Amino acid sequence: MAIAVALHTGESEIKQEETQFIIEADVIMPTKVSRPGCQETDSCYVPSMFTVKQGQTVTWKNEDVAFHSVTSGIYGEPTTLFDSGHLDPEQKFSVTFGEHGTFDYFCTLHPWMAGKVIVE
Ligand SMILES: [Cu+2]
Repeated sequence: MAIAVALHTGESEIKQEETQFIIEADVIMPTKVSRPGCQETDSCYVPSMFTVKQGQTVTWKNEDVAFHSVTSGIYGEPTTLFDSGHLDPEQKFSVTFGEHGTFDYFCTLHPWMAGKVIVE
């Protein structure tokens, strides 16, 4: 499995700005998703389904004030492909997808939070 994982801390974001290399987020965790309800409008991760080409990187950003994670698999059945751990507010997490397929992910803290990456 050719999957690379990079955790972007606040510190490295500052460095990236200095070198004119700013990683935009592809998928955000909006405010208030730490409470159930976002799953009804499929908006716990926005967008909840994101399609990329093989070899591309997906970056998530936690725009909530609570901790969240981006963890491969489904709630109760995590896989070992990627796991952001607890993301602080404003923190980003990136995964480069080297394989075709559909990759489910979820938040380890909030069972209702789920999303999908489709790699074409
Ligand atoms: Cu969460």
